[in-house]
Amino acid sequence: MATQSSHSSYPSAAWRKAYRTGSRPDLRVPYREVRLSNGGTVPLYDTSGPYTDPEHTVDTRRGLPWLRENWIVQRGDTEEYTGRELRPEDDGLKIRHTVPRGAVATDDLRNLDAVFPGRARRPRRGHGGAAVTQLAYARRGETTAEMEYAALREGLDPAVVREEIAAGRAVLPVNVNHPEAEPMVIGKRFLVKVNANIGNSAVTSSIEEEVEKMTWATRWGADTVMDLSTGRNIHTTREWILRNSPVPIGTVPIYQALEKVDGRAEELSWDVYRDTVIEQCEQGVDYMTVHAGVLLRYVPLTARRKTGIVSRGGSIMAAWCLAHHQESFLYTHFAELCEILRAYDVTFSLGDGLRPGSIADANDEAQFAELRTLGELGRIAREHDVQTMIEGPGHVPMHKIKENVDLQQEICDEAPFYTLGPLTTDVAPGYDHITSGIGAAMIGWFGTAMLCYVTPKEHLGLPNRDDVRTGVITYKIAAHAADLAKGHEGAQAWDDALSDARFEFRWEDQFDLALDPETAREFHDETLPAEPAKTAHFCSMCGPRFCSMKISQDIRRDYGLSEAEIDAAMEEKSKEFAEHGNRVYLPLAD
Ligand code: IRN
Ligand code: FE2
Repeated sequence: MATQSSHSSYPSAAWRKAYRTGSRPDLRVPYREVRLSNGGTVPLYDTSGPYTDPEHTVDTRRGLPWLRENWIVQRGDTEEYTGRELRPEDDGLKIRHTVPRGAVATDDLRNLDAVFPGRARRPRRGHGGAAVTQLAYARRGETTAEMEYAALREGLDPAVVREEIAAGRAVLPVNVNHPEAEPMVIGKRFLVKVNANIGNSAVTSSIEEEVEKMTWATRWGADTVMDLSTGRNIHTTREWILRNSPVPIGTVPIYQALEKVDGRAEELSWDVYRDTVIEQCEQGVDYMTVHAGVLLRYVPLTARRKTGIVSRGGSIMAAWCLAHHQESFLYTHFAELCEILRAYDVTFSLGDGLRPGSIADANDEAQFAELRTLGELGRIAREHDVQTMIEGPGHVPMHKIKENVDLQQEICDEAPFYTLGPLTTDVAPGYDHITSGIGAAMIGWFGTAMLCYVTPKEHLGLPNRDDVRTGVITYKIAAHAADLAKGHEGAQAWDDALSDARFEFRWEDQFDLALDPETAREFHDETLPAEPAKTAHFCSMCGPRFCSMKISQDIRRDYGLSEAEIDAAMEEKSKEFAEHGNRVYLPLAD
């Protein structure tokens, strides 16, 4: 394992890590400063964490600094404890002796040689029972350091963040045991966020690769990362990811629970599941997908579907319900689950276990029946002061997308919607980042708070590094397009800066303002590699003679007219055009 991330720098030399200071000196909020050739700078939202801080070297065997530690400790509502001892079944029978939380002691992982400092906090005893969650603080009218941090990232008043969280319209996923995380907020009032899924499967990928995928995804702009590991070493993989992650980490605990019962869904039980959730809470997972809306009576509704149940978690729970002919233990024990998540401030992501897996199944009774149950569960979670978001589809054609958001917002009291895509057609395997990017842009515009990315490998295989980058960039495009359409303050300024650079032929600035400067540079250099081309007033698309931007610039220069004079002249011409019957081609005058 490399002791240092290989992605310790930005993809462009003109990007620089900068910080704004909040109301206290330890509240240093990162952003990315893009330095332009004309002396200007453009500040952009940044998710890359300490890896891009030139003054900090990350040793992935030790993990990131504990940014939030003081804030957590100073609130005085949690206490340190040694953490539960790891038991063999926590890591698929691979851990032979019990070790304190954070240590690594599996046979084949000993060479990873991690020295993460042990740390676990839980609510302080005798504290009077007030919840430690951001939701509880927001409801009491208290602005936490995390809320201020998230607000400064968005350029908003901290009170807005507090109010949105208090109303349940936003979540700020920060487990008290993930002090490394840089706080961020998810809600329709804020910038649309992007989640990247990573995780090994039984067949491929090592821990090292997963940590790399995580830092790689955040370097390109992923706001959260979900570790969907299955197979062996789930606990250890997650430990490495958490200790090195600057963004909130999500999981689907039922995946690990299933490993503990050797993949036999019918052998799952509330006890196995609960222990897994506690284990993950202690480790620092910030949000968890829980498919508690898959009720026994909904399973038959999927029988006539074209593609049945496609959610992994959903199908595990459906199999359990049918095998026992009992209501899902996630549903019957939901209040207990709320108590556990509340103790660590873990956010619910109520899973869409019955989401459609094909265009034909979109918006059907099974999907919407589950959504109504998620609305009910969301209310229970918030009664427990647990932050909650709601997961959404799937595969949905464009004309059925808006109904999804409108219904979710109505049924779930405007809780943040977190959607997978949706894919707007089924006919393009290999290009599903695009089929779903289209849906993601639309659903983001309509009010979805976070988009779960889809990579080109969707339906085909496990994404590699390049797929992760393509997926993240595709979804950053969708999210930003939605921000623009929603009129989010600040979104337009970025486009304006790039348009100016493009119009003024400041090529380097155009690359540096791009979501992916490397690819932009590479494409340009494919046809015009010479240095002078970076200042040339044309590109190889139209060549020097037909560049529309050049032509309009020449008009301005050659005629020396002001904007007002151009407008007046255009107005005159437009009247003339109308007087001649709005015809482009006029008969020859005699
Ligand atoms: C997001 C919205 N709907 C589903 N997702 C994500 O899909 C979910 O958060 C998880 O990361 C992934 C796989 O979930 P299933 O297949 O277990 O439902
Ligand atoms: Fe799919």
